[in-house]
Amino acid sequence: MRRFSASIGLAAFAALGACNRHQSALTVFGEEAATVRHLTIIMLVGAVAIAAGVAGLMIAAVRAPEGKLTLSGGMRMVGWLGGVVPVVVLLSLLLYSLPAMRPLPVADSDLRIAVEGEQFWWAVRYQPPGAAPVMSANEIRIPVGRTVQLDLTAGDVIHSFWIPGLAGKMDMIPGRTNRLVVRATKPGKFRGVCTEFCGLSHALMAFDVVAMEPVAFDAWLAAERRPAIVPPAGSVAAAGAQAFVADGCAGCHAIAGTEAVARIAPDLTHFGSRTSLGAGTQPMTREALVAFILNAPSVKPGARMPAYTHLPPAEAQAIAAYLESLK
Ligand code: HEC
Ligand SMILES: [Cu+2]
Repeated sequence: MRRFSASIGLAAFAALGACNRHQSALTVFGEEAATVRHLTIIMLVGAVAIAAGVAGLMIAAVRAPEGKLTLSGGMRMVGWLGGVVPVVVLLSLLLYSLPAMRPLPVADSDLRIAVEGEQFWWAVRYQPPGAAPVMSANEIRIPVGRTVQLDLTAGDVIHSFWIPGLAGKMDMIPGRTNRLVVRATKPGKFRGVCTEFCGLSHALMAFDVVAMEPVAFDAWLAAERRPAIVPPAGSVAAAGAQAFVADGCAGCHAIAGTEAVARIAPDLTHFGSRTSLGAGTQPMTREALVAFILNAPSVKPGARMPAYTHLPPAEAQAIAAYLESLK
């Protein structure tokens, strides 16, 4: 039995170690997540100590010589260990953790990012103070060391926004804006997910999170603000750009600088510079992109993009080439 539980413990440990480090509340890159991890460790150690104490008491009781245990002694112990100690422990935990519940303070000069949850993707709008907003989708970039306010809402049903390594969860509710204030502490590429069942492809609703050094972030945002590049005339990508409009893709998607201005699907202005496809669920490869364009609902059940199985393969390839060129 002992060997059995030891091997289960080892296996659990190995499994934890193999966990995705890009999407883990244990691999923290934000201040709030660090506080949460700290509290979790304190409670884990406390829980183990209490369980060990109870086990020790049990052993002592079993081994106690006959007549040594009395009813009044037992009741006294219940009073202390079942009443006084829990009140003290829980009260001090509460007092200790209260400061952690206070959100980080924000200033008017801080960057705000509005994120709207949709079935099954994320509309992202960067709102730097004093400048026009910048639209994006399915990827959130934040500057390390700077406070960022996330304004979270939903367009259709309730979603929940969670970047485990950065901060706690926050619901996204239609008609309401919930604020989450974050501050990244180190650069890197991480992942966020939707944690409220929102429809068929709920489990396929994720996004990339990139924490960047402030200077690199500013340069990236300036580039993101530029309209999409125009492919050279006569190229495959140029044919793809034409097909994009002719096939009706522009009826849902926006590509800044072109006649595609619709806002009911992910903004594709700089689609080629994103690192994943379909809200963090597909690799950004030509193969995956063509498959998505031809039949999005088969890749993501319930996705609100029609299937284009009637497109000639060369046309789907041309559109993919165009979208990939949108760096
Ligand atoms: C009826 C609206 C609609 C039309 C028309 C449409 N799409 Fe979409 N598209 C969507 C929606 C909604 C999503 C998000 C799907 C998801 O991830 O749940 C999407 C996602 C995408 C994505 C992935 C975006 C990302 O950030 O990962 C690409 C690429 C794309 N569409 C290309 C196209 C192309 C090319 C066409 C034309 C052949 C097209 N779409 C036509 C609604 C549409
Ligand atoms: Cu969702």
